[in-house]
Amino acid sequence: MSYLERVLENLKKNNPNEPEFHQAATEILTTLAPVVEKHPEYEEAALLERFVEPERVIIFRVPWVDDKGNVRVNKGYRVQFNSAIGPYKGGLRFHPSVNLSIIKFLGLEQILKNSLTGLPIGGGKGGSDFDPKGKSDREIMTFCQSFMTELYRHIGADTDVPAGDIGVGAREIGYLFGQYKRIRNEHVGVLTGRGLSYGGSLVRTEATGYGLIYIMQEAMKARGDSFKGKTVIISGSGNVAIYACEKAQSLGAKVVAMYDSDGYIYDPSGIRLDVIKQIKEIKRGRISEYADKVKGSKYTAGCKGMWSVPCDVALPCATQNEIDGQSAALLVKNGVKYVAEGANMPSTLDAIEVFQKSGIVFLPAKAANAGGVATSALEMAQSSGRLFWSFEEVDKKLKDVMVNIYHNIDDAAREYGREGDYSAGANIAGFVKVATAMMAHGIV
Ligand code: NDP
Ligand code: 2IT
Repeated sequence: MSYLERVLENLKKNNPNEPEFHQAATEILTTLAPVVEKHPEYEEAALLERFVEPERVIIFRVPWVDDKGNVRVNKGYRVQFNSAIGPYKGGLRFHPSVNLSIIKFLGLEQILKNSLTGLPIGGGKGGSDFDPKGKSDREIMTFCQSFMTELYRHIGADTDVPAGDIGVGAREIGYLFGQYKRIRNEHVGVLTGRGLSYGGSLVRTEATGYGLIYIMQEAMKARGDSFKGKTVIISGSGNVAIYACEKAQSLGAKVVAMYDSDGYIYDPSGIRLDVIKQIKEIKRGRISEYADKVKGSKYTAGCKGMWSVPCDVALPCATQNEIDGQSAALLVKNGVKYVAEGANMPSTLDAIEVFQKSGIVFLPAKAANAGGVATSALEMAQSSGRLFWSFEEVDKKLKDVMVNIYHNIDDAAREYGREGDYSAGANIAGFVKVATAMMAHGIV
C-alpha cells in the first residue's frame, strides 16, 4: 500500500461517519502521488498525517431565546485546521445540515484554497446547525451574540479570522462583530466581510462571484474563447451565484437558469438580476416568486432538473454534492464546454470523473472560488494598515489573483504530467507551499 493510500485508509478509520471529510480527503490525496514521490522526506516527517489532522477542533453550546420565549440550543463549531502559512482563515456556515464532517471538509479544502491565493492565510472553517430561514432579525442577532460569546476567546486578528459562508452574510457579520468588539473592547480586523462603515473592503461582497468569472475568463482566453454569447446556468441564488451572474452578464453571456433549495427558474430571454436581487437580497424570499414577476420565465420545483438545461457554461454555486455523476453526464451530453465550481465541493467524485474524461474545462472549487477569501485577505491588509482602497484597486488585485491562480494550476498540472487536469494542478500547487512551510517549522 502506498504512503497516500495508507494515510487515506487511516483517516477513514480514525474519523468514522464523516463522509464529506472522506470525500474531500480522497479527492486531494489521490492527486498528490507525484509530489510525495519527489519528496520522500515528507513521509519520514509524517507530513500528510499531520496535514489531514486539524490543529484544533472547537465544539460548543449556543443557547438562545426565540421570539416566543422558548430556550433553544444549537451546536457551534470552529475547526482551526492549519496555520502553517498564516492565521486560520475561512467562513462560518449557518445551515441545519452543518455537522463536524461538513466543517472538516470545508476546512481541509480551505487550506489549499488559501494557499493558492498567494496570500498569507492558513485554513479554518466554522459554523452552526442553526437555521436562519424564517427567523426574525432579533432572533438572528440573539443567536449571533450567543455564538460569539463563546467563539471570541478562540479567534483574533492575528490568530483566526472568520467570515461568511452559507447563511452568514453582511447582517450576521455585523452582529458577530458588534458582540466581539463589546466583549474584547477592540475594534480590529477579526472578521472579514464587514460593512464599509466599520472596516470592510469594497468588492468583498462581489468577490467570490466575480473571481469565479475572472478565472474562467482566463481559461477561455487561453483557448481563444470568451463569455460573449455563451449560455450559462448557475445553481444557487445567494451571494456567490448573484455576483457570478452579474459579471457573466456584463461580459455578454446569457444566464438562463438559477435555483434555490426549493426549485429552479428558467428564463430563455436571460435572467433579470435586478428581480433576483430584490427577491433574494432584500426580501429574503423564494426564487419561485421570479416566475410571477417575469413573463416568459418558468419555475420548476426541485433542483436537479436544472442540470438538464442545455448550456455552454455551468456554474454550481449553491452547496456540496449538488452535481452527481448522472447530472454531470447530462451536462456533457447537452454540450457543456466549461464548468467552474463557485460552491465548495459541488461535484461528487463521480461527477468530477465524468468532467475529466469528457475533456471539457473543469475548474475546481479551491481555485475557482478563491476570490472571496483572497479579497478577505485584502480586507485584512487594509485593516492592519489603516487603509481604504478604491473599488478599482481591489477589483484589479482580485483579478490579478485569479489570473495567477489559473496559470499556477495550469503550470503545476503540466509540470507533474497531468496537463489540463486542474483538480490535480490546484491540489499540487496549493499543497507544495503548505508542505514547504510545515517542513520548515519542524514537528509541530
Ligand atoms: P448563501 O447563503 O448566500 O446562498 C446559498 C444559496 O445556495 C442559496 O440560494 C441557497 O438556497 C442555496 N442552497 C443552499 N443549500 C442548498 C441545498 N442543499 N440545495 C439547493 N440549494 C441550496 O451562500 P453563498 O452564496 O455565500 O455560498 C454558496 C456556496 O459558495 C457555498 O458552497 C459556499 O461554501 C461557497 N463559497 C462562498 C464564499 C463566499 O464568499 N460567500 C466563498 C467561497 C465559496 P436557499 O436560499 O433555499 O437556502
Ligand atoms: O469558502 C470560502 O472560501 C468562504 N466562505 C470565504 C472565506 C473567507 O474567509 O472569506
